[in-house]
Amino acid sequence: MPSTVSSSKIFLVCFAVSATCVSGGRFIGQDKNAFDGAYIYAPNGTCNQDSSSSVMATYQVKVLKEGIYVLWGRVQAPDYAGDSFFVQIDDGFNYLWEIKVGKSWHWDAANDRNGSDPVTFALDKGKHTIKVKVREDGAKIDKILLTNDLDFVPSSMGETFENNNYSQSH
Ligand SMILES: [Ca+2]
Ligand SMILES: [Ca+2]
Repeated sequence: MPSTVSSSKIFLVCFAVSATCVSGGRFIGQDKNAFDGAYIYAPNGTCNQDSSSSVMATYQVKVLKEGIYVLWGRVQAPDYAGDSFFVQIDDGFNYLWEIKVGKSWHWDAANDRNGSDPVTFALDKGKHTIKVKVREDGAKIDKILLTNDLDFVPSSMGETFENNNYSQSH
């Protein structure tokens, strides 16, 4: 980590490396500008839902320090009909995360469309499960970043802050 980052700050970067098609619509897309050349999405026409039932990507993270965290996603939203997910940590609330519209990869903090932006998550030390779920098809997610530095704004691939203390499944 850069010397300017306090050791009390934690950054966990996760990315999905593969996915299989399921009935709810979960696909791997190929893009040389995505991390490892791949991202997860539900293609237009495959799935739109108002319930938070269809999981696209599941991330298992190991939080090293209890605290308040913000979750960022490296995302693309092609249009207003493809600019949202649901996001849930453990058995918590399913937030309707409306992401910024944009056809290039950009970072957006998980929010509650009708409430907080960003939302914060109080996490204990230990393992947690993050689920990104389909809401509007077309929205794409490349990787996520979980941090207790509430002022931090990731850029580029976010790889500066990658930390090996995580694992994931999807
Ligand atoms: Ca929308
Ligand atoms: Ca759509």
